[in-house]
Amino acid sequence: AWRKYSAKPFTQKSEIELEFVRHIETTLARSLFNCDELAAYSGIALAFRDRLIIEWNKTQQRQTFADQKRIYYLSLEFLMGRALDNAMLNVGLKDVAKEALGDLGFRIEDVISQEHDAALGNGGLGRLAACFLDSMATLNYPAWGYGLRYRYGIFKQEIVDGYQVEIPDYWLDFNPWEFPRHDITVNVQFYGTVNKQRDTQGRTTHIWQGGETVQAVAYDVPIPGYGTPTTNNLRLWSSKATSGEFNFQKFNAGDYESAVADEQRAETISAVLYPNDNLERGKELRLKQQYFWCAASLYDIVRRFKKTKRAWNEFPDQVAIQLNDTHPTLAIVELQRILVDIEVLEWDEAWHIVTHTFGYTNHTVLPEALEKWSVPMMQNLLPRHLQIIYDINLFFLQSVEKRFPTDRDILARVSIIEESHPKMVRMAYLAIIGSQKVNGVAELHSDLIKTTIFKDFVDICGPDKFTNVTNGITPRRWLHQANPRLSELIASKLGGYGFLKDLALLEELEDFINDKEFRKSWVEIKLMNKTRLAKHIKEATGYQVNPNALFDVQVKRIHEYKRQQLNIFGVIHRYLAIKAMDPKERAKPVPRVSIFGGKAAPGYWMAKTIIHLINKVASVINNDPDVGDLLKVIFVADYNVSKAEMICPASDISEHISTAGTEASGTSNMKFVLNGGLIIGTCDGANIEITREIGEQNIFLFGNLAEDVEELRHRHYYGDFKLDMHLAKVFDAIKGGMFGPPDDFAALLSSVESHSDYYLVSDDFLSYIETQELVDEAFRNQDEWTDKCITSVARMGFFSSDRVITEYAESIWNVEQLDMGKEN
Ligand code: 26Q
Repeated sequence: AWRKYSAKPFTQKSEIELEFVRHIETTLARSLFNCDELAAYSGIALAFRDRLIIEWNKTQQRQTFADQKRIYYLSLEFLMGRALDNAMLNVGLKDVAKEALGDLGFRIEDVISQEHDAALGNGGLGRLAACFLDSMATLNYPAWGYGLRYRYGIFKQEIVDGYQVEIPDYWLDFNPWEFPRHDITVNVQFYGTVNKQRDTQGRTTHIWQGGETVQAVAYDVPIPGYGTPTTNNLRLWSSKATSGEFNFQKFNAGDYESAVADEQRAETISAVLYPNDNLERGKELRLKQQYFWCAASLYDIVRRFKKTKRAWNEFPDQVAIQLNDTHPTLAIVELQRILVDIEVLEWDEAWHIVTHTFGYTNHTVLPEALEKWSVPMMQNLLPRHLQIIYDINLFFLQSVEKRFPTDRDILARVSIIEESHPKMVRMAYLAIIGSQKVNGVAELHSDLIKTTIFKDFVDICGPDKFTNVTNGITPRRWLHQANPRLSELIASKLGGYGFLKDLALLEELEDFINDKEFRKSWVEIKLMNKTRLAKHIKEATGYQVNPNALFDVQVKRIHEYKRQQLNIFGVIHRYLAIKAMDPKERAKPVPRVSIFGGKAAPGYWMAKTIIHLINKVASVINNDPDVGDLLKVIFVADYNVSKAEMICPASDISEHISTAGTEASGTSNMKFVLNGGLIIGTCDGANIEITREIGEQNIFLFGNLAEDVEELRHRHYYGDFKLDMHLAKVFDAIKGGMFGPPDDFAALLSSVESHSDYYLVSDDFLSYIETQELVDEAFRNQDEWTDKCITSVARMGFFSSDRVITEYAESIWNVEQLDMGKEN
């Protein structure tokens, strides 16, 4: 009888309008007469939210009923960006919404841009998690994301006098996309002591007592798939003081201040996202965040499993947990603790379950990014977990010793505990030992982890434990949403939008490479996208850039290994060359706009210096009348997901120029090529596979290879280093004060000149500037350039995150898509 009352999703313009008005007038209690764009955003978002909720509930019912194995994706970062545009496109109603909003006097773009980005992540790793959620829903996998509901996401970046300034990102003011579940809570324990006890069967059990308890409250975010009713769940945990006797006692005892302080301390756990990208700093609060989130998530997963009344040995047939880097490694220890201490399974049986449940994805080989936690800190915060880690280590080392009795150092090398002062827990080793599979994120990277940082573990665990799953991106957000005109053009040629669900279909585009109309539209769309970016640049910086110039873009977190310094030194080199030209010659070079964007971790001084240099160079070059349109330098402040959606479609060339062997994969490289831009890059990360797919005639590769890096560094270290002569001229210009007080940049120059040039900026400089000249040459021939762009897009099918998720599902998780019957 209930069924006839259950809500039905709207499909018509008139229904959208009705819902829009209803939400503005009742949910938001606002008058239609003072409905501004922000209110319009709220109204339309709430209307679409209702629609998602209906499918979301049905999806959860369907998945419970199907009772299949589920995927749990544990990530401390989910860089979701905006939700409204995505929701409208996924249900196929953006056009209808556009008309409805039009009737009501709004432009849909203006309404969409009112939404605050959900920026719960730093960069690539967090955005990858978001793309994976999109693909898992689109492919109808029963999957949950688990993360933290930070009150402050990644900081907002402003540029003041050329310096980065960080502004807190308080994003929860009005967030219609999250649902508090005040009934879904987990108490999480910290500190305290462990006592041994004998149970009735005479076995020793461990009781973790005392310390403090913090409550985790679930906030759920619906994740709609594209063109499917499947709407999965992202569960984010928020921390709160437990409302137990503890506080009441304090209140009653008149200790009001300390009760409030306790409350604040509890809420601090989920207060802020750590803004480091590829750097580990061992702060206790970060460890607290990790355990808080792992404990709450594991409790939730186990609770769901127990509802099925299955035997424990079936746990790995019902549950696959993927660890996004080592940040959730404590989940391994927590599951072992639940099974042994609470469910009283035997150690070996429990460990068998654990090691068949987890998979670990590694995203870096940089030594400074490998997580380690001090033993004393862990002893204090998580005393029982440390015991379990020691036991895991003991059994592991015993097995290693048995198999490698003659290797005298191997135990020290592979021990989870590093024998330093203080001792450290090596989280990656724990993750490897506790997982069924370990994967890297691009072929080169997966090979590198096997031959360098995890070499011993390949010998010990066998090569089958280590595998590669090359990253990908969701074509829904990164083509259809970011570049609707290009998506539409492609659809018009391929007979519909099927490529958005099967990106390999793009290959049919090559058949149209000589289609004049098609090429004309292609070029027009690129120019439109560049014009849109130029407009933003004008508004944000005041600089006018010529949309017909070559747009050269490098947007990503600022890091020495990503080598924005190489790029800006190259820009200075170009500037010096222009200045040295006879004025009559100045008509010749290809006009270029060098566009940078990205945040520096607030404590990373060298990265901040690079930002400062870029801005100083920009103000000198952009104001130099000798240069005019030939060269402009732009720093786009506050690079984030929604800026990326505008920038990626607007590049002619983008830069992915990390020192070979340092960038695990990179994913923006894929976004730019998919949007019809070419790339200049090193043989690193996924650049290598992109080259293999699109053909080496369609990419500009330069620089030393990963295999040569070690020897070059070694040579520098022993004094065999000579600054490249072109780079020397660039340095002279900086030292001469061309871009302001040279002292400002002394540390940056000396990291190259006198501190062994760890990232090989000088070694790669000549190759870089020569390759940039080849880019100029190629761009002069617009027809050939367009050939390259179209061919590249046509060959990008491999880099869909749908392919990636299918590989994980088949080779790591062993999960099946839900059968959607006729519905899909
Ligand atoms: C660790 C400990 C304490 C505080 C912060 C961190 C931390 C936070 C974020 C460490 C690393 C990260 C992020 C890493 C990251 O984004 N890696 C990127 O992952 C992408 C997706 O696989 C790859 O494409 C990039 O190559 C890789 O750099």
